[in-house]
Amino acid sequence: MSRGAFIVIEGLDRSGKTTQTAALYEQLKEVGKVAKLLKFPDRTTAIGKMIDAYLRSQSDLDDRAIHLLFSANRWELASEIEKDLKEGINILCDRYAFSGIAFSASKGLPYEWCRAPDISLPSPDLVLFLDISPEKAKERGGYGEERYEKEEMQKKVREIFKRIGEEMNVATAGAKWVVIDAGRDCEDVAKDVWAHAEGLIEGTSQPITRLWDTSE
Ligand code: DGP
Repeated sequence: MSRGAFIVIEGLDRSGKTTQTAALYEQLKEVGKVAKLLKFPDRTTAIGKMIDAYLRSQSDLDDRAIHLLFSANRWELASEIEKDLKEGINILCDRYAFSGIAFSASKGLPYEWCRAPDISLPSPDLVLFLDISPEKAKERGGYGEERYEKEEMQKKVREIFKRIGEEMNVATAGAKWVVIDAGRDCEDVAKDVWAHAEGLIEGTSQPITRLWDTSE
């Protein structure tokens, strides 16, 4: 195999992304596979700190300005992602460009405008979308602490994620999009996540492609 695999876990707030990404990481370790764990937004960088302040409602920013910061936060790590993949390291990533479109378009920004700054980022090989109804997500607790954690907003976000998934699987977008029912027990969700990820843990011989890039 010539390179590592790039797996993204996406979903609504409280859908269990962080738990499932960590569980997959542990499972990979158990079978002796190297993986790197990433999470977007990465709140540790200078840009990430601005995003963090915004999400905690400690600062206010124009919707377009914050959208571009989220995207820049992904671009900050893009060359490192490519380098790691080429060195054979598998990458597990909690959220990516798809959250960028879903959350910003939910605020009323045009879908295509939201997608534009993320065009050409390294494409994941697999996106596991943890699907949960906003009503069920809310029952899980911890909702309401950050800016977007409101049921109405999450309903819109879910609809836009649905559109992104449909487009990913018809277009030559590179990544395979899989929907997993995340309203079930954590162990059952983890089993499904593993079933889809297992085929990639040895890496892949496919070249790295770029998200939504039609120039290749
Ligand atoms: P998390 O750290 O995974 O809880 O994500 C923080 C919040 O930020 C969550 O409500 C989803 C939202 N978010 C993540 N990525 C983006 C993005 O690229 N754009 C926008 N507008 N929101 C995002």
